[in-house]
Amino acid sequence: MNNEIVQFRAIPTKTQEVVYKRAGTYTLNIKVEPFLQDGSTPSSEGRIIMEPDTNYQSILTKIKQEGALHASLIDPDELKQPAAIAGRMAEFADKAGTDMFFVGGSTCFNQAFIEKTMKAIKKNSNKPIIIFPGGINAVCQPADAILFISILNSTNPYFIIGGQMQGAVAIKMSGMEAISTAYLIVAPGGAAGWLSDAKPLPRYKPEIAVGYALAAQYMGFKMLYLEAGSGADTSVPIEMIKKVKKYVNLPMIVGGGVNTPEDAREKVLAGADIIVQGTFLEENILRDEGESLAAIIQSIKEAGASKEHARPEVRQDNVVPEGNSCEGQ
Ligand code: 1GP
Repeated sequence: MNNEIVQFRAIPTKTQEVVYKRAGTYTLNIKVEPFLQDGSTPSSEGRIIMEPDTNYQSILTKIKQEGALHASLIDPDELKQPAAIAGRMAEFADKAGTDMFFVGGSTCFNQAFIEKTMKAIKKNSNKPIIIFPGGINAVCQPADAILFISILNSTNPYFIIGGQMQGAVAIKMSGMEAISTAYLIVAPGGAAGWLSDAKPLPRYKPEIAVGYALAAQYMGFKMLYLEAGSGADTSVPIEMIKKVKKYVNLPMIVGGGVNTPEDAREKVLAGADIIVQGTFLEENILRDEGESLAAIIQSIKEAGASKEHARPEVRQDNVVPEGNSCEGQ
């Protein structure tokens, strides 16, 4: 009897109804078992399991495909807009081509209102909702994930690990995906910098940003966020983005004061993978129903498509790309 393996077959063990509610990429995991030439059945049955990608994986895939993404930041702040208006903003941002929503801000503290705002966004868009936490009260449903932020250049340990400790169990219990994100406040830093006791990174010293960003990579963070502060009159410097991109492999989010197609384009060409806009939406989206936002997103996508060879190879091994040494810089 020849028991040489001649073929493989995959056998589902049980029928499971899975509803894929969201358009996106999914990983198909197939476990196969050999079946033998003599016709004998495999010792164990094969299984086919389809699992949705995590939001993080989907973001990485989309960055690879499109070169750059856009995130619409909606601040669930009762002093700014009622939840229904946030829903309208989301509707227009979705139509304008945004890739995801960040929900959060530095000054909102009403959890019920955050939930109401998220529900209004969800009603009007299928794009992922990612919590952008201003504090531990931001952990609420119905979000798809949370940027699990540590403000590395805060001078106050609470914003580096204290609040994170307090929120971690709530995140675990919610089943929400946590995307560990190193958050660096760049001067001027805005309300985020002031509230988090940050020492904003000097704009003319990109080496300091590189040091923090590389440390974040070595510490195992999955994303990097360079933040000039919401409503900043000057956004993260191009030279800083370029230099960080040269030495660091983390997907890079850039936000704060990005208000024009040109600025967004330059940032993408310099190496930003996700551009975040909040104030621009607040000031324009209801007035022009997303027309000017669409122009900015188009500029991001065109710049993303043109940087084919610069797309990030995201690695988990914390290895600096060859030739990228800080020596002699
Ligand atoms: C703030 O990076 C975001 O946390 C967005 O900034 O409001 O200036 O767009 P703006």
